[in-house]
Amino acid sequence: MALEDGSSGTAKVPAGASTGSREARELRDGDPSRYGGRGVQKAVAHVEGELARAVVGLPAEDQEAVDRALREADGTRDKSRLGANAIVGVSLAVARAQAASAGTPLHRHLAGLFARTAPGEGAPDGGAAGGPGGRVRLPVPLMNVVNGGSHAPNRLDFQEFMLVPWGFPTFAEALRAGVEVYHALGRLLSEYGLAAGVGDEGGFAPPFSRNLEAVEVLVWAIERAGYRPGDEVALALDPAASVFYRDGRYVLAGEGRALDSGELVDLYEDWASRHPIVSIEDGLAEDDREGWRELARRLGRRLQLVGDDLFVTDPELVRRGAEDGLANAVLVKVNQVGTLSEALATIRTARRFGWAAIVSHRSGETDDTTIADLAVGAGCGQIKAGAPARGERVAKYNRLLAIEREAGPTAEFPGRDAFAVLQ
Ligand code: 2PG
Ligand code: MG
Repeated sequence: MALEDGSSGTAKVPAGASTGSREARELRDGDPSRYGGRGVQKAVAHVEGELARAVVGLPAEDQEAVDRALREADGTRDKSRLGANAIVGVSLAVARAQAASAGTPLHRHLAGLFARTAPGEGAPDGGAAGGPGGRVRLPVPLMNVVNGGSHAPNRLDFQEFMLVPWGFPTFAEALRAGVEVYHALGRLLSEYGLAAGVGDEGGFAPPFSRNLEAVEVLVWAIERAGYRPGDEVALALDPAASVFYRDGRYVLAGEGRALDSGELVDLYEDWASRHPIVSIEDGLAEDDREGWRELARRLGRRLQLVGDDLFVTDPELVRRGAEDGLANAVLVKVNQVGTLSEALATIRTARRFGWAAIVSHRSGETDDTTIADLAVGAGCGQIKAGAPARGERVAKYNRLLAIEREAGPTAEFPGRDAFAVLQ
């Protein structure tokens, strides 16, 4: 993407393995002779053709106008005609080009866009973030260090077991704790003959069959690394329950049992009472709204309950979910909705309801680091970027380290304060 003044920006687009059914649609070629049908020549042609024609000549500083033009060029609700993968690439490249043109770090440019899309509510800290002299709010990393579900070839039904290093004064120290626990975990698994490589997000993929084993070994690894479970390093889960929901029951194939919603909520309640679990994402399936309501009623005051497949970063679905009392936080993946402006609107909607918004990578990632800047720019306070392994995950952490360093004394790390529901 090039601007008239010669500035340019590029973006690389991720893809998910466990996608929500209401996500914006990515366009793949479907030609089995190229990349097993997963090629993107059509999407690329749309970037260079219809989408380019839609945005050339627009002012790059007006991201909303750019994103509107992209949506109108596509013309479908789910962006399936030109492809959400094509559209989101253009949307993000425009933001990057504009930041370059203004000579502004991307997170500051995004903070400005966020403040503009959230009139009256402001960016974090009363609208100061991202502004001149504003605070720069780093996110608590939710580090997925044991992979299961559709992200690993093991028998774990639950997809993600995450470390939440929150009891530290800076992002750098939190990251260090997460890295040390990750390596302590690797050593523990080796000692027990359970080391089995890593999954899609860089977390270990041990041959556990009981989901609780993963939780227990994480607590053990936190202690082995010399940290206090809960106070310093807590835990988060993303069961990605839509994947194992069949005919109204949650089929835990690895454990040889199937539970109804109430029983699965019992399980979460029991685990959270015995282990330092502070956040559960997609604990129930996207179509089990009644189950979500029960989950929120029973656990919504003491756990962060995050909708991913449930809301697919759609501001309207978040609004309805908040009014129905389904959750208290939303996962934000720009490619799930297809444009930067819509993702910012989702974060704004979450904030309006007092919800947390967690910016997230996809299981299929690139080395693009935009999500690090987005988490900071919108002051989200939490990010999901995988284990501290595999370059495409580490790239996000390195970017956050650089942002924190550049911000100097204006940087702040919210720790536990980032979890609205736990205050
Ligand atoms: C999730 C994501 C990222 P995927 O479920 O939260 O961790 O996975 O990209 O496969 O949807
Ligand atoms: Mg998820």
